Amino acid sequence: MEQDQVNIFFVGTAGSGKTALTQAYYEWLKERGLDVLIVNLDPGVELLPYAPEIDVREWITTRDVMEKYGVGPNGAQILAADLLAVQFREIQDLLEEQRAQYVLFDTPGQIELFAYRQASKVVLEAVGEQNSIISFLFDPVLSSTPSGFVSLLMLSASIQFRFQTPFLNLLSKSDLLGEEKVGDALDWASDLSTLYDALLSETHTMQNEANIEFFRALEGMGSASGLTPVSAKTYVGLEDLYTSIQQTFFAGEDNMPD
Ligand SMILES: Nc1nc2c(ncn2[C@@H]2O[C@H](COP(=O)(O)OP(=O)(O)OP(=O)(O)O)[C@@H](O)[C@H]2O)c(=O)[nH]1
Ligand SMILES: [Mg+2]
Repeated sequence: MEQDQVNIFFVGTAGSGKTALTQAYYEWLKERGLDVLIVNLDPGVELLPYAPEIDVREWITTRDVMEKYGVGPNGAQILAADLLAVQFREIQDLLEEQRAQYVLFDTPGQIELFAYRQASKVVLEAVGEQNSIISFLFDPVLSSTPSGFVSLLMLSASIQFRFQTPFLNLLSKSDLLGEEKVGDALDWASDLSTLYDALLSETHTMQNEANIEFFRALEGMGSASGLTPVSAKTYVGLEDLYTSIQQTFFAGEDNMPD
């Protein structure tokens, strides 16, 4: 794959806003005259708000897998992901034919498929880990409490641990959070001691003690990858996302046509 193609993977817990952000970012890039296409990697999605140039459902759908193999919805998701890994060569051929400067990948709702199973590794290696970036979406509700925020940091860290790609943390649907909540989350991400203090003042239960231990391990790993508030609704942060991508892959140059 050509060096100047950047693959952007939107990853996050179920309902965190991956699909909406994929669409919004596609529109944002298009409006600026940039060359972009979408790959839908979610075999279980019924309705998409965009028309993907490449759609995994042309090969595999969760529904077909359920019928063909007699498995339930969760088993079917896993099987579909494994089947996708086997068939990715065909998708890759299509990508090579169509090519675009920015390729957006919308991933399945079940984050463990991306985070822990082999299929995502196969996909990333096929398109090139060095020219790919993972955007991990922080769910706004989980990001509103210190313990929820720590859980997301842990999840983000466990994905970073698996892949050799550049990585960005995004605070999704930031339009739903007030200014104060966004400010808290940004403080927590940029200075882990503020998160530690907030965690201590949250209810003092055993669960909370466990969170604090988790947090210490996380601090040791030093895996906080910043946090950028974004919104698919208001387009807040999409320019920041673009800037981060340009800094990572194009030495900060602007690729927008004049
Ligand atoms: N207000 C607001 N709502 C959003 C935003 N992004 C997504 N939503 C809403 O959140 C819900 C889930 O969004 P999706 O984009 O489908 O989330 P997803 O992560 O793709 O969901 P799954 O693929 O099912 O895991 C939908 O009702 C969206 O309309 C946003 O930036 N602002
Ligand atoms: Mg989705």
